[in-house]
Amino acid sequence: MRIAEVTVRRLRMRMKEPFSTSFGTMQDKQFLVIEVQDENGNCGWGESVAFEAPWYTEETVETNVHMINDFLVPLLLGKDITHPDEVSMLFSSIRKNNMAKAALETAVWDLYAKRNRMSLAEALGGTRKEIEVGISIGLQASFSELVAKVQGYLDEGYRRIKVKIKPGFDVELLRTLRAAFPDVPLMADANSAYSLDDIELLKELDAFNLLMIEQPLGHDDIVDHAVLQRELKTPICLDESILSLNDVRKALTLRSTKVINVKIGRVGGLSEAKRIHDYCMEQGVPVWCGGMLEAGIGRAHNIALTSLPNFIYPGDTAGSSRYWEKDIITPEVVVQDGVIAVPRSNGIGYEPDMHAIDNFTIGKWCFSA
Ligand code: OSB
Ligand code: MG
Repeated sequence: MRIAEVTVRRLRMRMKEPFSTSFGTMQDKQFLVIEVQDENGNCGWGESVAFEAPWYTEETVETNVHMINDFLVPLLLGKDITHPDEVSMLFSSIRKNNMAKAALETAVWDLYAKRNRMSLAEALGGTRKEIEVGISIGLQASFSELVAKVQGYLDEGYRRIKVKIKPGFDVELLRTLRAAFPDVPLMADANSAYSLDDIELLKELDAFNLLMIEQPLGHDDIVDHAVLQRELKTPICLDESILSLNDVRKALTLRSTKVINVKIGRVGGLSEAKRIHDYCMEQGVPVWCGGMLEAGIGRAHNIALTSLPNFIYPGDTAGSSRYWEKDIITPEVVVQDGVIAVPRSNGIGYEPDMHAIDNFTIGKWCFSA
């Protein structure tokens, strides 16, 4: 297939509720949607998961606009591609900027699957017909509000609860939740809010029978995490620290982590995400699919990826209605009984809603070969 046209749209969508982490709060979300077209007019869709501010990784919406428009699109446009695995090779002269690369690469995967009349899940080698779903709950104003939120999501059927923690909102927060929900699969995500100086406090979290603790230490660390893991019963799961298969290999060698949170954007695309999945499966290490508060297109890519067999724990792949009044795909992503049915139709299996997309668009760039 020849990549004949690329359209980059910048969207702004307001989330139903603000989402708070150890770094702050977001509610108005800006992000990029990518449309690639082949020589016959077939389209593939991707979404950049970079945020407006660089608190999660160094990328932002604005750096993604620059990288995509000025560097990555010129490497892709007019190229003949037989398989989407080739896209990361085309981009290999560009360091890092994984979210920008993934936005284009995932669009090429969708296009490839559509041309071959396969679902994206099938194209990736996915086997699950449905995937289990958990929910990630941001920091709340009070423990009682948090308990009420958790109860609400359990009532909706979500199969695993993840809560954000930060210094001062950790031990008592988790003690309260465990008391209220003794048997619920529960985990905590610190988004790098702690250091090894907090080791005694982090050891107290072992009392709460957590599934795992996500990224307690430095966003780029795999050495201190190994020290911490030796002291903890609770498995550590790395998120921010994992940017590639090589990072996974090194972290497992050091025993810094026992579980991997796979995010397509953070690792530079679906090909690398699948390589990480395959390697972890060989090593007997479970993975699960993280989330970046995506709109429907990013969400659809996550669902297809999660259909691979070593996605063992429920993902942060909640339904559209958890985030948006109106999503940008039809049908919207629906969670029923804590599961999402993996679409069987071609490509991502959801139709971009052009009316909604146009409504939310605040910038647009078109390129043709
Ligand atoms: O650390 O997993 C994270 C949201 C934004 C940035 C980072 C993270 C998160 C979440 C929510 O935990 C995931 C989601 O619901 O999409
Ligand atoms: Mg995380």
